[in-house]
Amino acid sequence: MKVTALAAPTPEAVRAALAARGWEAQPAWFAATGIQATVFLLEDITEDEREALVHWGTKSGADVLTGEGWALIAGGTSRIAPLARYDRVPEALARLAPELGKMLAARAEPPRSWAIKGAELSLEKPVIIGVINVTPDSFSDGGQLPSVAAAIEHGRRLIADGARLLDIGGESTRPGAGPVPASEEIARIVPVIAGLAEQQLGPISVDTRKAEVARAALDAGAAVINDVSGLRFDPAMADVVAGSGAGFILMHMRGTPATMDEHATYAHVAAEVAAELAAAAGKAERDGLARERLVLDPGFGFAKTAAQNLRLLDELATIVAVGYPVAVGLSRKRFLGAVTGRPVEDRDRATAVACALACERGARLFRVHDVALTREALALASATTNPT
Ligand code: PMM
Repeated sequence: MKVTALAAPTPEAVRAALAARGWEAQPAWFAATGIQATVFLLEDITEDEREALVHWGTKSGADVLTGEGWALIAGGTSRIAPLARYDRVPEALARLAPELGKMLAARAEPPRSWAIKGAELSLEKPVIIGVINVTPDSFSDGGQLPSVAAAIEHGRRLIADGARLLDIGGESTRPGAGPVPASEEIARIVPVIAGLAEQQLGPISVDTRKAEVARAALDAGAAVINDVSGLRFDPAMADVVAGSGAGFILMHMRGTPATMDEHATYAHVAAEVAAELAAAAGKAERDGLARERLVLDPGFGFAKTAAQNLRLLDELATIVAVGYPVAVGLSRKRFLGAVTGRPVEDRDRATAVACALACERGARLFRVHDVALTREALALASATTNPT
């Protein structure tokens, strides 16, 4: 059975209304999350399960829509929650309880921090990840940082602007980009990591798909590995990261940067990306990466069309419901140009707005080139959705 939690609004308004009428903080929060509308899409269900769900829906007052092999259940969380309890769930639906229970628990208690090498990043406020591309051909700012000194200076500026993590990339992942040998990638990034670390600018993340590059980066002082292949490119990657105590950003992509455009085929993009990320995260944990070190990223622009990227942004709460902190890389991407008509060098305003929308839908980390502008947008988004 496959279960997907679909996007739903936040419980903040109800919590605030109860708090304003004298409720204590904790009961107000539990009641607000209890009556919050939830929608779960269940796939790969049997005919018996489908019948049991329809019957349960009539009794419980929740809405149940079904078709062959699937059902959509909707209602207040407190009405749906008994389905996640072994002692309350109808026997024919016992298979549903564990998966649903995990999703409801993750929604009630979202992760509040991220363990990276040597530090713990609080996620109470949005975390901006500033991009330092040291590739000659990256799609949005490639070629503008010709020397190690310029890259370090750029890092200093990003930190001053409000970045809480710096992401260094030595291999372009633009659509159709060719591979770079590990030795070349290491030669590009290690002097920059060492320079930043020496000047205590960081923490530092490295954008790489290769275990050998990750190992060199971690030795030079990196605290996070950002793998756009989601552990699918290099079988040795999980071991390198698991043994190091580094944080890990697991991004969704299909195919490789050279072939990904052919794989942009989804019937329901948010549900499929959520399922593929959940499976990859589960495998990462079995391979030794601790859950508290993992961040998921839906991979905007990677094996997705403009329309699919927009749908994914709208339904980002479905990715957040998988239960890990979510990072988004929206910065200057092509689909923002498709909507605004702006060329790549003029997409920072659209990036800032897109980040604010993603924040409202539950993303906690934002990988951007223009940190100052996005910081303002996120300060506003975060102040409205999370006023405490
Ligand atoms: N996008 C790019 C590169 N690395 N990493 C993560 N985690 N998420 C992204 O969306 C992402 C990434 C491509 O953009 P760039 O060429 O401007 O760095």
